[in-house]
Amino acid sequence: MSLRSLRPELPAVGAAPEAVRKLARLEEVMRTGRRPLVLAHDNPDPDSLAAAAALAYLLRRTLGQEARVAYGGVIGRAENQAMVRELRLPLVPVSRIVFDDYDRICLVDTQPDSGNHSLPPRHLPDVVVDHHPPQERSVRAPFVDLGADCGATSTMLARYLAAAGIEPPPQIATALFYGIKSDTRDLGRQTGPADETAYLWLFPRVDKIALGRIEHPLLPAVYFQFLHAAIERARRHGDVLVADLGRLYAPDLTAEVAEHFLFIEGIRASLALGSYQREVVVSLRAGDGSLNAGMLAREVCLALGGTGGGHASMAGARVPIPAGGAVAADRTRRAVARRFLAALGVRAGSRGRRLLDRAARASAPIGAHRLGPRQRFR
Ligand SMILES: [Mn+2]
Repeated sequence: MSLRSLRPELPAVGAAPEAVRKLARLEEVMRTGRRPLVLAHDNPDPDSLAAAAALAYLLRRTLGQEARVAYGGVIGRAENQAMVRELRLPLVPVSRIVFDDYDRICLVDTQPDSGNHSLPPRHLPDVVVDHHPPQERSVRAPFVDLGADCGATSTMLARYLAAAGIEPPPQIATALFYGIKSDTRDLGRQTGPADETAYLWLFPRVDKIALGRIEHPLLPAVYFQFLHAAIERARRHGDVLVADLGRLYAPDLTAEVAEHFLFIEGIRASLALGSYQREVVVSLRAGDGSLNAGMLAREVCLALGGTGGGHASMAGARVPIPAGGAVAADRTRRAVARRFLAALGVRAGSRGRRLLDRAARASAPIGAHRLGPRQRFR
């Protein structure tokens, strides 16, 4: 039997008539524009950055347009900073953007009502490309592609490029590949065949050295202090873990912490929150199908005057902090945590217990009780 028969041909990533039709429609909406802007969501993650850069690249190759790529908030995580640096992604902070200067606005990896981007409400985008569940006002944009079958917006951009017959350069291919990889946690979460196809299409085009530098960046010492504090502060309430991180040095750190603590055995939901400037930033991760993190985050934060949403297994939210300095910030964080705990079914007044058990830590080598006699440390 030949190897070929064991490994079926990959379906061509962009060959679906659907993708070709969408691309034609996108070009139709954009064609008469002179100054396009592509906007990622605030505190952008790799998927958002990659999809924004790839859309600008697509517009240049298909329509000869020079689109600006902008983002709100900050790029805080070391991996995301490395991605921008290694791939030289041409991004500008939204503070340098005058929205009225642009005659076409494209939102990627977010939607008008998602509450996590910096497009002023009086502007309605011309293009919305996103893989999150549809929100009300999105349908009013002239071009809307909500890729329900995609675990990453990067997958959708890979499809457009392939449909346009465009060979992505290593910069764009690597960005999209990492976007898919990180949003789907290595194709292991909230993912499907569309992501796999795009991933395999991109793989030979990826700059592996650059990817290695992005995935394993040098980390600032403050990161380890932060991680230490996160572990010290984490509390378990049954199968729900909550880490109130206090003041954050970068707003995208809650996602990383919530993600980490979901790996703890017996944890069904992991919540991390902290304050950054005038907002409480929240990330929620769900480990099984028993709860919908996106819906829960949305409901809880709307009730608190904030915004939230996301997928069933991963969600984010933001709640404004009223005037009153650090005291108000602490109070708001506690209120947010309380509301989430209630929504997650934890009884009111539960104090929880520390993740770190001091007594156990003092008496035995770390993890020794988990090893069999032959594996025991010498
Ligand atoms: Mn995404």
